[in-house]
Amino acid sequence: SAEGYLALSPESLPRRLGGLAILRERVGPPETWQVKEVGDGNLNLVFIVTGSAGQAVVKQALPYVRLVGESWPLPLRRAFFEYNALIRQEARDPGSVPAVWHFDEGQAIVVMEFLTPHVILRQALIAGRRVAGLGERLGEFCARTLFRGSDLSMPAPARKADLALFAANVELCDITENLVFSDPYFAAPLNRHTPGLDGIVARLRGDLSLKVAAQHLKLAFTSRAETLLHGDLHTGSIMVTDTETRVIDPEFATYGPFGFDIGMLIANFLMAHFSQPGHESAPGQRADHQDWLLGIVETLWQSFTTEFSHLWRTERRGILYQASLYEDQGHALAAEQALDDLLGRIWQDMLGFCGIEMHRRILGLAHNADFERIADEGRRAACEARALAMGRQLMLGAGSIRGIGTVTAMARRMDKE
Ligand code: SR1
Ligand code: MG
Repeated sequence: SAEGYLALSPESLPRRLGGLAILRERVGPPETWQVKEVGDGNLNLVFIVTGSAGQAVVKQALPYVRLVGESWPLPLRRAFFEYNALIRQEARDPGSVPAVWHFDEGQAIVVMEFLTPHVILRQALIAGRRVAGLGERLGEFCARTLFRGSDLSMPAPARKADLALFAANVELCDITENLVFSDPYFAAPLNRHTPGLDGIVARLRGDLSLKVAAQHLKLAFTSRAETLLHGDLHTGSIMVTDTETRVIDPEFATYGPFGFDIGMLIANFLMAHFSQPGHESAPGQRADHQDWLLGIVETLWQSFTTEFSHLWRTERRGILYQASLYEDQGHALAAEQALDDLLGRIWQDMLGFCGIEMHRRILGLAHNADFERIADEGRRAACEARALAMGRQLMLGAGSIRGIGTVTAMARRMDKE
């Protein structure tokens, strides 16, 4: 690990960070602090600091992958990318992320606002809770951050500088490149899956068209630096109350295709939908919750396209699809045509990324709690099998699926099969 870096502990944290003016002001004197390590993600340490004046979150990168251990080293500089992504997301969609109070590059520490009474969205969805405005807000977040992080909006020199800055997030991209796009489709050493899926997994891994589709998606991810992505936008990267939505954890930020974040996100709502029959709830309640989840998928996509179109019409100042090209000679309608074309491309990419995210969470290393919490392996395998089948249809049918209603209808149909 980097020279001078030392991992924090609940005991050492007040001594090491007690001198920070911002923490003294917002949390209180360090003598009053109580510190709890609450990190349940795959990579980092996360502490909640509670003092006489308030609370804060202290997030610190470890020099290795927490989920696997010291055998898998991972650079500390991911905290630098997380910090840089957070401040850009806040500028592009104010109020969408926790406020950053302090950043220490050498110690890989980001000190942030403590969101309360927020909980991780994934846990809320498993428990059958609803969040008002969720789909609208997430659609806006994707539209604003993706539009404003691209050549549609940014001055070319600033955008190129950001492209270079985030291009150095090599190791986290490498995780995505392997764990998302390749490992699910062969017997990679760290893969695991529910035993009852052996036959389905063998068939998927023997499916040449699927492997080719996965590699096309990988090429899109590695080569099409269209905009600054969150890079790991799943329901574990979102915190909610009954009425508020915030996005966290953008350490995988990199330039990539417009459709990547929104595809991953929709995949996670679809997996929440498919996992519902495995959780304890009365059948009527479950059906209501599943309807609500699919409603979120529809609203999310509609909100994304509405906000993206609004930004296109009102804020298009970058070097792409220059507004001035369309303003003379009565070509205003052509700008709408260009918008439709671009949204069509994003739609198609989104479907592919959505399908592959569903596969990698069931076949690869990093599973999600929606399915993992289903203790009965037979029930879990049945839920996962439906998600795998849908993922395959999305990846192979991306070019011919029309409209988000078709996607939710497919999810409803497959849930009954
Ligand atoms: C080894 S890291 C595994 C996964 O956790 C992160 O949240 C990303 O989703 C990554 O793919
Ligand atoms: Mg994360």
